[in-house]
Amino acid sequence: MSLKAIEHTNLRVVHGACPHDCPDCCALETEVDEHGRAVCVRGRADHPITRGWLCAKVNRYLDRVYHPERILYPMRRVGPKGSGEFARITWEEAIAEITVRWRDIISQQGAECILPYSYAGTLGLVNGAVTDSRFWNRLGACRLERAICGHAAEEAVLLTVGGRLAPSPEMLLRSKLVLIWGSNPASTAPHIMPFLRQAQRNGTRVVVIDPIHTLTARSADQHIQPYPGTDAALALSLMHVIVEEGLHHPQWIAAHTLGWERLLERIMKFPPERAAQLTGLSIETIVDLARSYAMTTPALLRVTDGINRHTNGGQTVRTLACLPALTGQYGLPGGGLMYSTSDWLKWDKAAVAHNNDPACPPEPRTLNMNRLGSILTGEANPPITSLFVYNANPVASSPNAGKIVEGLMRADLFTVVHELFETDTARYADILLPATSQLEHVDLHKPYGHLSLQYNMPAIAPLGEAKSNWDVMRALAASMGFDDAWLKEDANEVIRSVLEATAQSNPLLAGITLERLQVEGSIPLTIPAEQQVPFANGIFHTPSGKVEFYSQQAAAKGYDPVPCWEPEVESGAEESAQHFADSRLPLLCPAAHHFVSSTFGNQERMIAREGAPTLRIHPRDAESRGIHHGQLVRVSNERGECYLVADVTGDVRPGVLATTTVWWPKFSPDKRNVNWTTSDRLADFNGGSTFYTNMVVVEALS
Ligand SMILES: Nc1nc2c(c(=O)[nH]1)N[C@H]1C(S)=C(S)[C@@H](COP(=O)(O)OP(=O)(O)OC[C@H]3O[C@@H](n4cnc5c(=O)[nH]c(N)nc54)[C@H](O)[C@@H]3O)O[C@H]1N2
Ligand SMILES: Nc1nc2c(c(=O)[nH]1)N[C@H]1C(S)=C(S)[C@@H](COP(=O)(O)OP(=O)(O)OC[C@H]3O[C@@H](n4cnc5c(=O)[nH]c(N)nc54)[C@H](O)[C@@H]3O)O[C@H]1N2
Ligand code: SF4
Ligand SMILES: [Mo]
Repeated sequence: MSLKAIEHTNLRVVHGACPHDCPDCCALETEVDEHGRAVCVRGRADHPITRGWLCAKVNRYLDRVYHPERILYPMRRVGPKGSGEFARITWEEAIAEITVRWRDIISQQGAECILPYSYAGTLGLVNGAVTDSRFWNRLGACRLERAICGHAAEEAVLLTVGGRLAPSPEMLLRSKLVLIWGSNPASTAPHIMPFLRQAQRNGTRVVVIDPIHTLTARSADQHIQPYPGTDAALALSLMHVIVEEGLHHPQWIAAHTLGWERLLERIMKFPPERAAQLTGLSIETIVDLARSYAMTTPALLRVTDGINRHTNGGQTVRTLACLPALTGQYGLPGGGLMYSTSDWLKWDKAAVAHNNDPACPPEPRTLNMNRLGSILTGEANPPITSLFVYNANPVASSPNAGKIVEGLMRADLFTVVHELFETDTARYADILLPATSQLEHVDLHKPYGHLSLQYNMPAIAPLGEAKSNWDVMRALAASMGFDDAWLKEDANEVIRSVLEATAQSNPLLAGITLERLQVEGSIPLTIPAEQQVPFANGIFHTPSGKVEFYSQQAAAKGYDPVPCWEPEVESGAEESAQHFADSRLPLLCPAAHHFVSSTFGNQERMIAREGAPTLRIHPRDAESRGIHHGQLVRVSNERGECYLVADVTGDVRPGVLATTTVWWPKFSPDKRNVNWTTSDRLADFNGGSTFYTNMVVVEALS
């Protein structure tokens, strides 16, 4: 036997799931040696979407798991806040100190003064959704509006078609035209790219609509670069051309939509001449796009959350979601809207959260996570006096970060951070707790980009004294004296209880049990053939059962009930693209290829591949500011500033700037990142974030 074969006989293979905020939700396979050490993480070859490969980030997962800077023990702050000076303590001491401080806060100010702050460190059912709710509901802690990512888009899609019911990525192969609108899957959902390539080889046209010449745009058949925040005007104008040229589908519209007359009035306000002014595109480009979209069936529109991070992001996505209805694309295999698959299966809320359990205090206030800096510096009344951060790195990833740091410096704020690494946020902790990585805990993952469940079996023992999120919740619950059985369940019991409760109302879980998941690792949802194409039966999940061009629900929320274009709040309202030539320019800061938000931003290999926090600027704008390629520049506005490295490039059009995120402030040139400039203003819909509505001044640093 060869040496290689002998080595292999000693390796154990463990099924897992990628925990990161990525629609692909890859099925992992980890090889573990006889000493209990993971030696290889790879994508499962037999998974329909993962298909045997992982992205550039998770391919190097062991660099993360065994990184020398993992936090391994609980620690207490011993230096000034933010100094990063900590001393090791035991778990018993840590839990006892938190309990004492919280009991004090609860008796004097109320539990609503304790704010748990979390987002997408892991998307696991146990260490995400259940951790986010059960213990905090029982405690009566302040609720968190988790609105940092796709909140506006989600509401837009729900108001229009009633559910986030994207088709599975395989359906791309059935499309003749794919419009990728404000989405960069080559970086953010890489496993759809092979499907897209295969479709292209079969003759499908791919058109990317993005102000930046992204990695996705490079392999598209056409790239259209509108000014940011003008997409709703573009979409209404496409509809204008479609209607004027009689390319719409009146019978389908009559049968399956509500409010066509109202939408038509709106459409008529957006002739291509006007849209050309607003978007900076030629009339010809708009007319051609309208014709090819309307005359190609099936046509699929891919929209993700990037485009919703504007002050007008909700109405933008709502307008886009109406477009497929004009030509009857909804319900066709390979047609319609590909946003998210999240609503095919929704976990039973009571089983996840136990929010209505009699032991829970009445529902307290809810604060919007996008406002964290303001919340900590005076907006919250009564003030927040304790913050518990897990699954999140707000100093790096949340908007208006300068204000967040100001809040975290408050002497009267008791901050606990549960993390794998000493992030910029962790440095402000009073108590710092070590978290397990995905190879060290149990979880179950439901994707938002495809349709199979992934179970995550721990491959290795926790490093040091690391504990999973849920185990910390259980320890805190016990220490607070909560005796409820649902706060004692272990991770597998949690999964079983949620699966069983959900299966009672959702037939897609038929036959899917914890035991099967543990053995098979990945199981597709049980979707009958006739239900594979969303809305194939012509029924939408809105109150009217139709695509709602006019939405009474939107009106009730105070939104324009008919899709519309509004100028972005910071760009000035005039009807021309002229303001893009002003001294202040819009700065987009979308996802980096080698990070997931700030996750991976401390891994040497990923930093090296990503290069530097650059500012992409068009040669014309660079020249007028005396900026040279490779030079350090300052971007600033009334919120703050940061330094970036100029990348003078035609990848952005004149008048538009771009950087990629999220770089760790501590590894950035001036220890700040772009989020010192981004706004904590809320979007038009649902309290969403507005990272990409961000006007800045750029200056060369001499
Ligand atoms: N590698 C990697 N993958 C990730 C992430 C990551 O950070 N890195 N993040 C994960 C998360 S949290 C999310 S939410 C998803 C996001 O997935 P995506 O939505 O694909 O990602 P973004 O990069 O935020 O935005 C996509 C594109 O929208 C464009 N865009 C921004 N504003 C406008 C506009 O006004 N009009 C138009 N037409 N386009 C616009 C940006 O230029 C960008 O190229 O990705 C997930 N996957
Ligand atoms: N400028 C700019 N900022 C952005 C965006 C942008 O496009 N531009 N995108 C925004 C978007 S879409 C999103 S979704 C947010 C994401 O914002 P966050 O959810 O804050 O994401 P990260 O910055 O990746 O921080 C996640 C942290 O969780 C930790 N973690 C991972 N697993 C675990 C675990 O099991 N337990 C615990 N306790 N911790 C864990 C990781 O180490 C990491 O530090 O960022 C937003 N920020
Ligand atoms: S980050 Fe996305 S593409 Fe990469 S392994 Fe995880 S799920 Fe797959
Ligand atoms: Mo996100």
